[in-house]
Amino acid sequence: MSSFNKILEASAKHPPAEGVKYQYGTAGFRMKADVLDSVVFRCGLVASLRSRSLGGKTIGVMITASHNPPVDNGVKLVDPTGEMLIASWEAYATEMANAKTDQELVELYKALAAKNRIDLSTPTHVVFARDTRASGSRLAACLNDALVACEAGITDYKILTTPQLHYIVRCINTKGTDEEYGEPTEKGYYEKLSSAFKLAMKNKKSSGALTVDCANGVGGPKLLELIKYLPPKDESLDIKVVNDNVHNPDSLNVECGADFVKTSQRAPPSSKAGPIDRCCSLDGDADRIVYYFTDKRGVFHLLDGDRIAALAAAFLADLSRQSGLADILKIGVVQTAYANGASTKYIEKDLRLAVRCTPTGVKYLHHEATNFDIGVYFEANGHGTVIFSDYARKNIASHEPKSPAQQDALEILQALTQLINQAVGDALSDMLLVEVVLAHKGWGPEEWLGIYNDLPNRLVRVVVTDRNVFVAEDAERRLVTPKGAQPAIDEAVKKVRQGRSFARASGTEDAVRVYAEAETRAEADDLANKVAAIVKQYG
Ligand code: NG1
Ligand code: ZN
Repeated sequence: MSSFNKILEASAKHPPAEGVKYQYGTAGFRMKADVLDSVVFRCGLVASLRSRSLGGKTIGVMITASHNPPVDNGVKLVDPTGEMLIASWEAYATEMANAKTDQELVELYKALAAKNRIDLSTPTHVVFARDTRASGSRLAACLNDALVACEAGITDYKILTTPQLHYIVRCINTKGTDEEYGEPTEKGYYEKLSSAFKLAMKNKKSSGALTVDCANGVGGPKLLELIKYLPPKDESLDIKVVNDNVHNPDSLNVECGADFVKTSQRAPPSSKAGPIDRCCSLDGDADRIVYYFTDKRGVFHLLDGDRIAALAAAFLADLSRQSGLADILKIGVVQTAYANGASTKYIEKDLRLAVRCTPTGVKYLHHEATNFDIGVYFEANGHGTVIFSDYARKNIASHEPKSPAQQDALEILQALTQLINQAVGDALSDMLLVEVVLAHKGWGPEEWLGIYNDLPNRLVRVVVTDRNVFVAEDAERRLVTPKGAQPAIDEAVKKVRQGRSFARASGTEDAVRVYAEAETRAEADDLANKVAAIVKQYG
């Protein structure tokens, strides 16, 4: 049977849901799991085409819906470097997902192959994994059917965190090259992180225990595994794992996890942490992390992605100075417009580092961060990492230290290049990074909180008839259309002390998001409500 016939036959077993329009968004396809079978099947076709278009390089497919409710699922593709799929192929994935019939799908498959001059006899390799959702194994089988039909090389890594799959893709594609990233196995991931962590800690011990809420998702079992590779808790870091129940998939992200903590600005109700106990929460696929604690007066404090970026940037700037590399390494921080203005001010004025702002979506941040030798990027919601340029890595590796202090700093810097996931934001790697910085500074969460005072802020979701009329520019900070909306927002902002506000169409939901910050809580709330009213009026 020809491979096209095999695809036709296999596709017939995975018909699309009627009347559903699919879109590959900033986080891939994400929706109710019961309408995703055809989408995941078709992503298998796209992944094998993408692999063939790159001469057989390995492509990853991750089945997850991150922080969404348990009934949802999703699928996203990973490019050979371990980064997210490039935008032009997102459009192909959307076209394929929306093909009405099996015949139309195969025609599209052929057209994509022709357009990209893909030789369909090229060997191909697709690796995949899933989070702990109940629908994951069914969807993985849909994916496998597609890969078998298009005669792809397949490796099923079963259950992994999203960043683990990105790590494995990067390892496979760099194996045997100068850029070799690590062993392409789950064990290789733990070994790399744990040995880098030991080197970066330099026998420091962190104070008190760290409570990690794993959102009842894949981060739980994977963190428990990672702990086995870390130094004994009384010598280094004492981690208490909570919300790691993956046997009840209905508890995933429910009243716990990074998104719950960030959006509701409180600890999970299940939390038993005491005053000033250091806590953090992962999201459902362990690519996001936020820290938090409750002070002695019982007030909750969030240490979000902006704080992690500020902490990491401050530490990296110190290390580059102490190691004698400050003059040659350009360090910068990349944020989105949602970053608290106080964090931007702290990084620019106190740390004297460059800050860039990009549109929402980690791929934009990641790309912008490559313009620095050490690029720190985080979304306020806790997704981010630090990337080192080739130039930075080579200089860190070859620099001759002129004193024992320089040598110490260099060794820590070198260890951080190994500890921090270079492909994508990774909650487990970010957590170890934060712990290294806190241990070296001898800080608890209160000292970390003290580096700047967040401006009170409010995020409002506004439902409009058509969000697509809200077109933004300047890293989504200003509206181009509807005409008249931006001048009205500017007027409202002017009246408020330290006011800043913007409105933009969400990339993941059918709504417009309004963000406002100001000197006081009352002014921030008031500004958010005014701008939301402007959006409604023009929407
Ligand atoms: P949208 O829906 O485009 O605002 C949201 C988050 C992003 C990002 C994506 C999904 C906010 C304000 N927006 O995007 O940061 O996480 O979902 O990857 O948190
Ligand atoms: Zn996630």
